[in-house]
This record gives sequence, structure tokens and C-alpha cells, in this order.
Amino acid sequence: MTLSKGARFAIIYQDAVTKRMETLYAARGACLYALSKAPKVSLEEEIDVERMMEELKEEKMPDTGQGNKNLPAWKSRRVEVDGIGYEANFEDEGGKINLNAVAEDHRDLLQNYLLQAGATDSEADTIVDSVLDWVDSDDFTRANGAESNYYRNLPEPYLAKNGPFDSLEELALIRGVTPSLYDKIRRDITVYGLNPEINVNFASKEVLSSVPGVSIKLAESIISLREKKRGIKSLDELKDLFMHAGIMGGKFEIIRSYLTVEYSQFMTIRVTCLDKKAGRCEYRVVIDNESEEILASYID
Ligand SMILES: [Ca+2]
Repeated sequence: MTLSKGARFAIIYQDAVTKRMETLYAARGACLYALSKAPKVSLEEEIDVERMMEELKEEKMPDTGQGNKNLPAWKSRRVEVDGIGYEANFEDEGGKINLNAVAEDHRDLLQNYLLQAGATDSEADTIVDSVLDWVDSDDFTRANGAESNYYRNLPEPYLAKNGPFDSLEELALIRGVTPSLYDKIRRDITVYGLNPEINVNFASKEVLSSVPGVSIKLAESIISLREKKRGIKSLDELKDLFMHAGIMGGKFEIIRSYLTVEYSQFMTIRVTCLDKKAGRCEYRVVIDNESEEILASYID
């Protein structure tokens, strides 16, 4: 029996899809396994990532020593499910820019972040104003924003939320957010919690350098320091670093007001497949540490 070219392709394709599905399901298993190892934490009690990692290590999971350069390397560990290796990372959602906590007086954080992601000044203005309009309860449109009267006139109309974001995907509905921009920024954005401050131990270089007054070089120095110290325990530890960059006194205090070392109530577990043959796959879950509820899960 000979198979047509199309049939051969279909079989190969099917095979690849099946393999990918298997990997994704195993990644989900790895993620849930990592979750089962995560101790419950309260708002008052700091997440004991070290202990969490010790517990994982006890199960003889070797440290990969590599990992996503944007994430704290000391917090990544290898998990094995069905003979496939995965890298598990624990991230505090507090290391991201919170759409529900964008305030007029701290709007430059999101604005700068959008600029470094490639938005123009006017595009960034539109998005920040529209995010604020989306969340506020009134229907008064900001100078560059959008309320229901804008969204109602789109080819597929909808209304402004006039309330907090419930999911990250809502960001794609905001005026000015294109699919490519959404894809570029979604990993640095959160909708969980209400804290506007950025957790310096988990923020990406892009988020840190969006804090007004923090250059890319300074952001890189902060990341090197937190790697070296395996976590920054107090913002005072950053004083020397800033002083070397000529930032001290009142200037340092202003920057400090954007930052924190406190964990938020929300955490992401990210599991990435290390088996090249299985193709690139990533599974993420966002967890409320207080209720232990899984709030969202993503497959990439
Ligand atoms: Ca509104």
C-alpha cells in the first residue's frame, strides 16, 4: 500500500500533535506536582521558597542550573514526570505590573514599560488612559482613553468593564493593545492583587527599568545583586547600588516607593519542558496562596 503525500503529511502531523499533547499533559502534571509541594502561606508569613525548594530537592530532583534569564535562577528546579524533564519556576505575581493598581500618580510605570516594549508615546498614552477608563466606574473618557462609547462602535462591539480586570486576557480588549503587543507584554503584567509596588526579587529587567529613574544598567545590577544574595531581604540593601549610580536621598526614596520585597498573595508556577524532541512547551498556573485556588492556567 502506498500513501499519498497528503496522507503521509497527515500522519506525521497527527504524530507531532499527539506528542505535543502528551508533553502538555505531562507538563500539567509536573505543574500540579510542584503545586502540591508548595506550602500554604498567609499574607503575614513570607513564602518560604527556600524550604519549598529543599522539599523538592529531597525528592532527588537535580538543579538544572540554567533557566529563564528573567527569573531568579536560584528558584528554578527540575521536575521529572513520565521520564521527561521539566524546569519548574516559582514567581511572585508582585514582580509584574498590576493593571488593577495603575494609579494616576504612578502611571509612568506602565507608560515606560509600554515604551520599552516598542509602543510610541501616543500609543502608550492611549493604552494607559484606556486601562484607567476600563477600571474606573464612570463613563467619562480621559484625553486619550476609551469608554463604552468607543468600544460600542467597533465591528464587534462590547462595553467598557467599569470595574477591575478579572483576567489578563481582558487586556487584549483595551483600546490600543494589538495582538502582537499583547503577546509581547503579557508575561510582565498581572491582574491579581491590589499592590502597585513591584517585588524586586521577581521583576524582569524590563519591568525594573520601567520604574522612573531606573536605567537598564541599574536594573541589570539589581538582578545581579539579587542572584548573588539569593534574594534581596530589604530595600536598604539597594542603597549602595543606587548611590554608585548617583541616586540617593529623596531621589532614592521616590524610586523606593515603587518597589517592595514583600510577596503578594498570588504566585505563578511555570513549568517548561526540557526535552527538545518534545518541542517547546510551557504550562503555567496562577495560584491564590490564601485559598490555594488555581485562578488561571495557560499553555504556551
Ligand atoms: Ca470607566
